[in-house]
Amino acid sequence: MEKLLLATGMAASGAIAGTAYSVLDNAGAKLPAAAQTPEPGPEINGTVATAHPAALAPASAETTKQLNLEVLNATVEIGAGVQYNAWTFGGSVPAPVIHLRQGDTVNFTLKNSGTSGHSIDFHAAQIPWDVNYKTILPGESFSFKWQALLPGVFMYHCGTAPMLHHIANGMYGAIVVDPETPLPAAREYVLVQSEFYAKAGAGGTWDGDMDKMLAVRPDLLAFNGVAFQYRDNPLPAKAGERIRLHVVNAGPTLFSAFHVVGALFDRVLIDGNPANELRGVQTYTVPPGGGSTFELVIPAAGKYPFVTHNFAYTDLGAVGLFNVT
Ligand SMILES: [Cu+2]
Repeated sequence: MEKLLLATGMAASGAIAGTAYSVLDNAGAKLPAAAQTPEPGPEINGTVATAHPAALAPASAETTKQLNLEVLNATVEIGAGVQYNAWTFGGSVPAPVIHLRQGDTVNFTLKNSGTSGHSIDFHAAQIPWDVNYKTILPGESFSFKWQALLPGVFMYHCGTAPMLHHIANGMYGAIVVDPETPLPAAREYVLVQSEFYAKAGAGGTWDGDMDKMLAVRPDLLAFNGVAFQYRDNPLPAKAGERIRLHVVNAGPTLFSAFHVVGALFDRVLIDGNPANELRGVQTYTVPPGGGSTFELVIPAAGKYPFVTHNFAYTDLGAVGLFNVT
């Protein structure tokens, strides 16, 4: 798989010709046969027209932040032409990025406008599960307060059983907590990796397939909720500038081997905490339920794929591009 991916990269620049299949140039192609699950799943049809924004928006200045999230059932695009009946926080998959500064207090309200019980679990918080992460029924609201004491990049998700189903159905997002001492200026992106497990639903849409979830037979993988969206709509960057990637792996089950083809991370902050600094890293694991911050400076213009380097899954959609100019 890697060979194909890299070979096509060379073909695109004219180094070799006549390549066969690759995830990077096959917009509209079918998923590779080896990765097909036994039960028919959705097939990518065409390219993703508009990508979800990946740039990290600035944190607001208030040290006490009001945060309201509403549980909504929503049909969302998870790949070109693939509509999935998701459970969401706020109507999107992933849920909105929560950007805080270290020490901020969050006054939070969850409103359940869905059709079953749901809850929320903030990995950046240190509060009792039985008090704050309880399931609320449709029509109910629940409020609590927490403080972001540690800097980093964190997952948040629904914690209602079976969590496998609630997370796979779209109930997750990223929290970025800026450290007290700000990091150097950089172009910052947030990437949330996740898997989708689908069975045919009503009217050509797709529902979550618990059997596939339990067997870990995903149909699609995505960064920020849509397979291949940043292959079809590359993320811009400039040669020589510092790029900072806040990567969360929502899973629900697969590990991410996060890697940028043609580049090295000059530092990785494990869990996004500046105290946990690794230098000169090629690939770094982001476990399900984890996050890390990756920094790199790309010296030369060109296209640079970012992937999960476990290649049985990469071609299901966990690949995007940086377009460095
Ligand atoms: Cu839920």
